[in-house]
Amino acid sequence: MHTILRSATKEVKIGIDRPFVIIGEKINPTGHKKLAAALQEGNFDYIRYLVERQIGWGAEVLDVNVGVPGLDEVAMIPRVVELVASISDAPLCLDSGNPDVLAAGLAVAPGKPLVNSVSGEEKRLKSILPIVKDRGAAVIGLTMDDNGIPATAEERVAVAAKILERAARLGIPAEDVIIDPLVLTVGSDSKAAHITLQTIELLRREFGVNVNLGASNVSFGLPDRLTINQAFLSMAMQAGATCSITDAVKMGATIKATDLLLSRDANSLRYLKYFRAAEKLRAMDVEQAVAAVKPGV
Ligand code: THG
Repeated sequence: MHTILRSATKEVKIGIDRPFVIIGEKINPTGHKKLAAALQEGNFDYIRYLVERQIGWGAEVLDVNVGVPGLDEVAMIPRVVELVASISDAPLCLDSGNPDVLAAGLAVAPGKPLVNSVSGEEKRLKSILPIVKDRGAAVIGLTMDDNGIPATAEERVAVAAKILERAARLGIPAEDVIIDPLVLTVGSDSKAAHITLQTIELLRREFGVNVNLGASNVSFGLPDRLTINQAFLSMAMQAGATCSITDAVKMGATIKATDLLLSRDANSLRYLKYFRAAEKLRAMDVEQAVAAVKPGV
């Protein structure tokens, strides 16, 4: 099963037989003061930088979230969507729980974007799925409902079944629904990662749908979060995850290595290409850091 996303000029195909797709997470002001300030000031240079950096490090789709407290998101999201679309050919993933914000973004997003997200909550199913259908978009379905995030894999799969069924009823096919099984931190529950991995396996076996993961929650509250996130994402890929809303700079190499180990990279071509590109990008970062501390000439 393939989920196809499009910008004005580029198509991205998500599927188990394809290289894993990175959805760049960085255009999201939650906990990111510099971006929150840039959005408030209408200073888009920093957003331009985030777009270019994520694309450079292998993001094929870009998440766009403009949720800053007090900011008029309905007015802001079309501006950011148009900016991002004007400087990159990556399809977009519009990230908001508010149907008015999603509709405003979808009205100007080119091609076939991804909506992030619906869940099994009745209010969301009713308000968000019709917008997705009207726009011919794809959608991420979170495995949580009015009772929160279920404790077991089977219950999370039941929420996924409900989302898929409600989408189908409106004429949204299963290939346009990417299920996100959610992960809680292993810091407070040692079974948290295992439950999510089990959910991914069941989702693949029962529905064959694409699976997204925002893997960074798994390490919350623990030291060296990056190592845990990398190990977990690699395991999630083996279990059947096909895309992730993640930090391309930090997770890209692990993802390319795991694609290689899962036989999705003939002759290591993509791994080698990524390695060479990353070397150049790192050298550029060093150059910039040196320039920043050098007195002006
Ligand atoms: N599933 C789906 N959508 C999601 C998530 C998910 N959207 C939001 C989130 N989880 C994924 N996105 C992010 C974006 C930014 C950061 C983490 C997850 C992040 N941001 C700061 C930064 O960029 O420096 C750091 C903020 C902090 O440390 O508090 O880390 O799971 N469908």
